[in-house]
Amino acid sequence: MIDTKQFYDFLIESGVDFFAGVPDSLLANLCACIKENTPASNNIITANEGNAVAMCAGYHLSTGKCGVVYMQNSGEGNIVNPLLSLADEDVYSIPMLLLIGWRGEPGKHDEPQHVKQGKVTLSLLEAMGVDYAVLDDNYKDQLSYAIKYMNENSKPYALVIKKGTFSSYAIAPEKSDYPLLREQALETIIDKLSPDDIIVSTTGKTSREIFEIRERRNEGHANDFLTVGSMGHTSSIAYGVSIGTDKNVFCIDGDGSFLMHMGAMAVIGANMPKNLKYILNDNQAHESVGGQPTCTASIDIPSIMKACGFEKVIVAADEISIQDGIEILRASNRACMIIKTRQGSRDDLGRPTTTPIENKTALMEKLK
Ligand SMILES: Cc1ncc(C[n+]2csc(CCOP(=O)(O)OP(=O)(O)O)c2C)c(N)n1
Repeated sequence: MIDTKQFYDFLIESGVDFFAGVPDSLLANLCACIKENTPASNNIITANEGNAVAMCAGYHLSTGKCGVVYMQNSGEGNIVNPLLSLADEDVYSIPMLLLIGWRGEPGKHDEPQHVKQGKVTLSLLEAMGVDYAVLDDNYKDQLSYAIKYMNENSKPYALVIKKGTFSSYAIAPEKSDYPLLREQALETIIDKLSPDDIIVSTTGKTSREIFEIRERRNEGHANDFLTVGSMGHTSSIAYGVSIGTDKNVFCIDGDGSFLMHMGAMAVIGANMPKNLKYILNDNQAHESVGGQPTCTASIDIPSIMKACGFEKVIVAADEISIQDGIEILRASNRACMIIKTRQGSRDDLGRPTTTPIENKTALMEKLK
């Protein structure tokens, strides 16, 4: 196991002092250490991993230095375009260090959404011409090599990081006065839904909690599409579902997911499907992977939603306002709801016990 702070200090001593990325559960300790020890100007939690590559490219242009992109391997898809058409040696040839959390490493049990990504993590890097090493206890030599490689070749270099590589480094969650936890808000929403309403829910603990709420109530899972992977695409999945059914489709998104592909809201707003009911759980954090903040505390989401075409934006932070909000969403074609919750989840929160294919089949049967 690598001492997280010593790893961080070694990076800083080596002159690597700019970080950008999307947090990952497997890198939660490292992300916490970076957050606690780096000036905010030099640690940017980006909307998606591609933005982080682009930002490190820009940082290199103005400083000549190599930045670090931290990310889960799920984000490899998001970095393909800026790696191949910006940082690649055949284009601008820009060095940067990719720290990639390896979910779904072959031979280790992981959730279905990580299995294929885990299998192709290294071969995707190879296909993109990105040289890499799998990080181990010999990290000082590996980092020294990476830095030398980047300086000599002016190319990106990746360190792929297995589960359990970094020692524990905890940070206290941001304080918040909002009364509800996400799971309580979800329970309140589900209380108000009818047996005909469909849910499309976002990646991370939102979908895990919805699964467990349905289990507790013996309601089955046929009404719910759990977006276990594909972070940021929940609203577009829900939009697609809404096209083929007259049922109401309640999209339950998270702020990190909303930000990841925020352009989707502009397209939804411009088309305003009448049976798509958009709900955003804004806990101002990537709570599912360690609670690193998103930027939603500093932006005005209701104004964004209004500018996208939603005439009524309900902001709810307690059970009664959520219940009222669901009624308004039902009655209006042009409303959406932002729910403010505080961070936190149960220690014993499980994972869906049915497979994605079972989930899909049950939902499609329901939608027939
Ligand atoms: C492309 C991609 N990048 C990163 C992740 C890792 N990840 C899973 S859930 C999550 C946080 C989601 O945050 P948010 O939408 O705000 O929901 P919350 O966990 O706060 O409820 C992240 C970063 C991922 N699954 N996919």
